[in-house]
Amino acid sequence: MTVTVNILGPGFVGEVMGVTSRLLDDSDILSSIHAAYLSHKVIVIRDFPIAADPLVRISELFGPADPHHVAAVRHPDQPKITILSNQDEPGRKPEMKKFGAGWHSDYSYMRRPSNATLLLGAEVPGEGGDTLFADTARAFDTLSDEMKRKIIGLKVRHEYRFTKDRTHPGARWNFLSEAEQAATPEVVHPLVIRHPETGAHCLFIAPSSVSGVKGIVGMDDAESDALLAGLFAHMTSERLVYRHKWRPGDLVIWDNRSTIHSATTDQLPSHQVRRMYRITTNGSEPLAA
Ligand SMILES: O=C(O)CCC(=O)C(=O)O
Ligand SMILES: [Fe+2]
Repeated sequence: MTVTVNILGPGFVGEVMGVTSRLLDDSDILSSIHAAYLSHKVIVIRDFPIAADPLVRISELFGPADPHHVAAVRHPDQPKITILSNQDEPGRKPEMKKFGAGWHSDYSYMRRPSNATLLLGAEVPGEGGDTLFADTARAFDTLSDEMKRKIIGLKVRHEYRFTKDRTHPGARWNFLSEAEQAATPEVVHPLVIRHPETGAHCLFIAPSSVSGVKGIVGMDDAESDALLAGLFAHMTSERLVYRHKWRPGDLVIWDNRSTIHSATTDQLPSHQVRRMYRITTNGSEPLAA
């Protein structure tokens, strides 16, 4: 039993056909899903059951689930699942409604960033609330040889609460508790990483305005900002970006080592209800290219 894959994006993103929850016990199907994820970086499975158990089962292919550190966003019966919602939900801060807006890779500010993220459209609007993805391996490959030589070996400082603009509505300076600040100190990762499973060289930075990239180690701010701005513009240029328009039951699984993503929930009117189930899996320390 095998699956077929339709390419949806510019050179990446595979729609994996022929997967039903009945087949999640079939080891050939599972290994072809995993192979599709590594080669296409983002995979889309349609009509996945909107239920906790099948999502937890398929997530085990990608690594151990990492329950969200904010208990209020967890699924009430299954802590491995986070529920993202653009609605007012009990116990949640309003900032959580726009979770994921702005380009990022999940947990890039942690010593061990995520491997895969699985996001299931439980309730999606007819229009809007799309998710954007960009291919960071292709972004590296399409740089000039001179730029590749210049950036290989550089290291980048990341910090969860860092924003250039502290007045930004999503600035985490404003809402992290002391314990949450202590749990997210500055970390340093290579600017170009070697993917641990495919060996691809990938840019490991993203231009989120609220989480993140502080600067390049050993460079003054002006030089670091200019170099990063050029790389950010390149890696989010239209020819590297795929826009996912959600249908209910879409399960999108992405590789955080070879892609970045951005929710567009900041542009979604609140009468358009959007609820997603999410699992992220534990990864390893990024390797330098
Ligand atoms: O809601 C989305 O479209 C993406 C949210 C996000 O960044 C994530 O789940 O990691
Ligand atoms: Fe994310």
